[in-house]
Amino acid sequence: MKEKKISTATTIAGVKFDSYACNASGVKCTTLEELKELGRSDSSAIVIKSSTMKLQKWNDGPRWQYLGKNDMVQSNGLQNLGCEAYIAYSKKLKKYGKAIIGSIAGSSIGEYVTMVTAYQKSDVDLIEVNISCPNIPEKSQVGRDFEQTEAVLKVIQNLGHKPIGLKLPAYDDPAHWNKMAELILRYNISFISCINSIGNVLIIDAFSRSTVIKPKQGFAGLCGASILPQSLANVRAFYDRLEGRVSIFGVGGVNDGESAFKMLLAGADAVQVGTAYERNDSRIFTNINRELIEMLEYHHFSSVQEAKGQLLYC
Ligand code: RRO
Repeated sequence: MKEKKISTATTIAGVKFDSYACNASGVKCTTLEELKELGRSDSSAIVIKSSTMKLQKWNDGPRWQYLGKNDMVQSNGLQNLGCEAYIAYSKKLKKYGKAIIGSIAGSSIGEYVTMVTAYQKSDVDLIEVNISCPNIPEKSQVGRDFEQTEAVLKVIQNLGHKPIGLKLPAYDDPAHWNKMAELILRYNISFISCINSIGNVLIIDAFSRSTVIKPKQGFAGLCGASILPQSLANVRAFYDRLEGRVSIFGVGGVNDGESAFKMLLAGADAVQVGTAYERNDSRIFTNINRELIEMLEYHHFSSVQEAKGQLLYC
């Protein structure tokens, strides 16, 4: 008898994904060529680089550094082609037949309103509102200030019918998870992506006595396998608080089927892959899905839905 093949198909805010892993905003998703490459790959969605109102250039270099085998630190500076370009691209990307996720990062409440309104009329399927970029000189992360976050959520919630999500910073205190979960539920947020890079770490090279990153006196975002414990904690903390009403992308440190499976046990509906895509090519999505199926088989789960949240306590 032929064995039934396990599928890693999933949904985020009612939108279908053929498999569990897609790219994370920020890595190789700024130009049309990079976005088309994601279209051709096994990434289950095309997540676009966070956009601002107008084209924005990179921070001065050195702005990134690989650390060890699986990590990196970066201060890219929200480089992007501007939201109008991505709205035009979203139409061209439709032919790949997968979910398209627009991402926006405003620098004022007015900009969030303008860009969410524009993306609501575009061909994207989901809108990820980035309130956690750590790399803009003189700007703090909106998501670390609950009053500012509420002010943004109030004005973007009813601008159209496409589901809105939030890209969140890493929180490490139950009071912060409680407060953010309350806002997410009150303002009809449909999905969250947790977490962004761990903001404002400082890497020092002892031989040169120097920071390794130039912008912001070296303070930059830490990404990669080392941050998996923080991303798992955030996924689990929100899974416990959001009563199954909000879809969760696990982001941060996913680089193989095992880390994806841990995100699934913690409660993630899908994972986004950043650093591991930066450090490898697009076969990373194929590999993560294949290895995730092996993990599901090993644990006798027949679908991701069956395994979601099934973390055991020792
Ligand atoms: O572009 C960046 O420097 C950047 C962004 Br927008 C973000 O959300 N997170 C990050 O680590 N880097």
